[in-house]
Amino acid sequence: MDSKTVSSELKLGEMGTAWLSGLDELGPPPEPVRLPRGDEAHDLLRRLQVPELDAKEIVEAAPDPDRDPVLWWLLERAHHEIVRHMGDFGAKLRGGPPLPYEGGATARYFHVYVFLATIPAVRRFHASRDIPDATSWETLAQLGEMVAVHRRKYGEGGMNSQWWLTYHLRGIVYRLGRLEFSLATGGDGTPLLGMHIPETGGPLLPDVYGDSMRRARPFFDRHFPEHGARAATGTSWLLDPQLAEYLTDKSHIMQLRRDWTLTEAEPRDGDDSILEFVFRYNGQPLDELPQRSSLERAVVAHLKAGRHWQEWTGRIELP
Ligand code: CO8
Repeated sequence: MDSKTVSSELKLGEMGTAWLSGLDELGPPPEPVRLPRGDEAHDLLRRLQVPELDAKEIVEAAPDPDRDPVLWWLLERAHHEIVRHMGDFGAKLRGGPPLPYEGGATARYFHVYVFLATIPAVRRFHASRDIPDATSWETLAQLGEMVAVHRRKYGEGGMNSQWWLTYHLRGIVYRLGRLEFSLATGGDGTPLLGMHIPETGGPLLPDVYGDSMRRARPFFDRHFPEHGARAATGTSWLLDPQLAEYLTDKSHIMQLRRDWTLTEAEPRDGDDSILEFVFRYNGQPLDELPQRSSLERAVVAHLKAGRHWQEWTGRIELP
């Protein structure tokens, strides 16, 4: 088997050519891939907060090395690419493209199988860094959020946030309460923590946000003492100054971002990002989007006025 066969069998076209040839060179992982099955798989998926409906489909559609040799070839190597970068936050991994959905549930959930196959390795890495079990599982439960988002967005099961989950699988991001923090460096090599706000966990109440921020430095100083970050960075639609035209002072977003300093002179285009995080947008006409909250109304009114949203990068000293 080689990458060309895999590409044509899975109908990947031009999509993953560079990724596949890199995987071809890399070869299979040092330890064989094992996927959990039956009750073991259900228990694990529950722990990872994957919705029951998806868990059932994931278990039923799990690939088998004899029945699905092409997919298994890819699974082994996609897993290998991640485990060889365990703990490495400098590597720019994308995790490959989603597989074309005409391949059915096994293809739609392909990146879930990569995730499940990699759990033993990342759990060993967490143990080597003395990460508390609760933090380890709370972090890995980001899988459940991304699976739930996929169904909400596309109306069917799957998972296509694999680039983001390579962070979780490499042991370079940790969920500490409401927020997640990742190992990072600034352009000049200064150690930083990337700050990320998952969707699960409710509104960004100032107390809840403050608790997470206060946990970050002690956690990383203890488990990654060589890193030594003293500040956090984040790139987000939340930092777009134009939000002030629409949200009131009661908004948590408006309150919390006051302490952040914008660090880049030029913002990036932010329409896709705000539409993703507010609507999990999938191309509907703007007039069909829900208009329940002030933010939903703001996003649509701004775009209908022919204006654009922005993504800004900011920085904050860690308490
Ligand atoms: N969809 C629809 N409505 C929303 C949403 C949303 N995602 N978020 C807030 N609203 C509504 C609120 O219900 C409220 O409505 P109303 O005024 O009608 O009562 C209004 O907008 C104002 O909300 P708040 O400012 O009080 O914000 P919340 O605490 O309710 O929610 C969250 C903020 C938790 C961030 C929420 O937007 C969310 O869960 N978003 C999805 C995940 C997400 O967007 N994550 C950020 C990705 S980028 C990143 O992680 C890097 C961040 C680094 C910089 C952070 C600087 C502060």
